[in-house]
Amino acid sequence: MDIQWYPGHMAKAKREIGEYLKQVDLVVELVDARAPADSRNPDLKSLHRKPTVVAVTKADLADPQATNMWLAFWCEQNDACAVLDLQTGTGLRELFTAMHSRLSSRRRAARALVAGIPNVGKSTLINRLAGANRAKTGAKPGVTRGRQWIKARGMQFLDTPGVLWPKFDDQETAIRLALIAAIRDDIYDQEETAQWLLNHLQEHYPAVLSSRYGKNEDTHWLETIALRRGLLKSGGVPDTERAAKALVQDFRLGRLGRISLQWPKR
Ligand SMILES: Nc1nc2c(ncn2[C@@H]2O[C@H](COP(=O)(O)OP(=O)(O)OP(=O)(O)O)[C@@H](O)[C@H]2O)c(=O)[nH]1
Ligand SMILES: [Mg+2]
Repeated sequence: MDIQWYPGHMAKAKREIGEYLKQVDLVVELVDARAPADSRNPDLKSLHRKPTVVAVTKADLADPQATNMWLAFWCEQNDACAVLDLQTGTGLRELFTAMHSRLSSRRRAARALVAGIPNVGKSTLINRLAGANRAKTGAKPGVTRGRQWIKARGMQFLDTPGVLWPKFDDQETAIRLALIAAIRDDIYDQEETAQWLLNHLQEHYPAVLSSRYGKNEDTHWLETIALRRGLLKSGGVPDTERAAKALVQDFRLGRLGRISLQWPKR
C-alpha cells in the first residue's frame, strides 16, 4: 500500500500560509494527541521562525499516559505547549498562558495563525475561543478552504485549511494519519489500515477488542467483527471491508477507550 495525499488545494493553502505568516506574531500549531509527532507538518517549521505554541488536541480520545509523555517531550524542546479537549474546552486557559508567554508586549492586538493537518480541530478551537460558531467544522478532512480572521479574547486568529506534505516517506505515518481521519477515506484501502490498528491494539491495548466485540479465540478479528455485527455479503460471507470501517469508526469516536497510536522516541 502506498498512501499519499497532497491535492492542489493544499499546495495553494501552503503558499498562502507562507504569506500570512509574515503578518502574524505567533503560530498556534495543532497536533492530534493520538499521533502527535506524525501530525506535526514538517513543512510548516521550515516556513517560519515565529514563536510557536504546540496545542495537543483531542486529548479526550488519547491515552493520558502517552499524552503526558508527549507534553514533557515537546516542552523539553522549548516549544510552549498545551493539552486540549475541545469538546469540553479543557485546557484553553493553559493555551492562553502558553500564548502570552511567547508574546512580547505590543500596542495592537496580537495576531495568531492557527495551523495544522486536516481535521485536527483548528476551526473548533477558534469557535471555542470566540464563544460562537464562526468557522465551519466537520468530522472529515478538508472542511476549511478559505482563510478567515476571527477576533477573540483581545487577539486576532487566522483559521487556515488543513495542510499535509507532498510525500509520506514512512507509510506508518500515513496509516496513523489515515486512522485519525486526516486523510480522505476513499483514497486508501481501509482494510489494511484497520489491520494495522488491530495489530496495534493487540500489542498495546490487549483487552480492548474482546471488551468491545466479545471474546475471540482466533486472530481473524475483521471476520469476527463482521459476523458479530451481522455485516454479511451475499451467501453469508463476512464483509470484512464494512467490519474494517466499523472498527476504525469505533476508534475515531473513542468507543474503544482512550487509545494512542504513537509514543515519543527517546
Ligand atoms: N473528541 C474530540 N473531537 C474534536 C476535538 N477537537 C475537534 N474535534 C472534532 O474534530 C472534527 C474536526 O474539527 P475541525 O475544527 O473541523 O477541524 P479542522 O482542523 O478545522 O479541519 P479542516 O478545516 O478540515 O482542516 C470535528 O468533528 C470536531 O468536532 C477534541 O478535542 N476532541
Ligand atoms: Mg477547519
